[in-house]
Amino acid sequence: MIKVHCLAYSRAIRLVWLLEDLDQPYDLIPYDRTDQFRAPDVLQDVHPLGKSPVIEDGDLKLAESATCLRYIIDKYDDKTHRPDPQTAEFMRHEELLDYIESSFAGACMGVLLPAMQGNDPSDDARQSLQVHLDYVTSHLPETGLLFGAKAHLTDIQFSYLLANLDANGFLDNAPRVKTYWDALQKQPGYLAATKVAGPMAPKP
Ligand SMILES: N[C@@H](CCC(=O)N[C@@H](CS)C(=O)NCC(=O)O)C(=O)O
Repeated sequence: MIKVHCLAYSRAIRLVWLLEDLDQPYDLIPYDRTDQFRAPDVLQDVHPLGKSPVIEDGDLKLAESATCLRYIIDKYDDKTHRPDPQTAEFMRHEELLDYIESSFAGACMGVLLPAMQGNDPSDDARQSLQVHLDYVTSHLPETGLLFGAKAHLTDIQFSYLLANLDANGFLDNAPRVKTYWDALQKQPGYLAATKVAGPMAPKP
């Protein structure tokens, strides 16, 4: 059974969402945040980077949420969380899935880290975020999720960052991203995961 090392208010909830969607059993190992909102030292014993998520499956240990998501759908031979590899949509889905942690997360952290310390983000950080929110908007259809009515890996990957942006008012200038985030919160996997692992974002 897959073990999920799950820090409170962390990207690990993405994996919980997917495992709940797939109705697969998993062993959730919860960790509280420190008073400084960091990962506890004990996570350094799990993985040298001391971050969450980390999953273990037998002898295999994996970090990086996108890699973990891909591993889980491959392990369970799931065909419902990404487009058919024979379609053009497949590579667009892969590109966005990598984009989220490689590019989008940096722009999000540029505003979230100061906000979480009670500071105003710089104009540069706000502008950089807006460029990314406009880019995300350009990928969204008029209504619904990125690839239809059901959440794909990319939607699940976006959720954690959108939760934190919205909780801090950073989706106010991106109305389509906001309605996308509202739709994600109605997905059964989101509801199940937040029930098991708690909310994605702390109250500001
Ligand atoms: N790119 C990694 C990021 C992992 C990461 O930064 N995790 C955060 C929680 S969302 C963490 O463990 N932070 C605690 C700390 O840095 O003390 C992923 O997608 O899994």
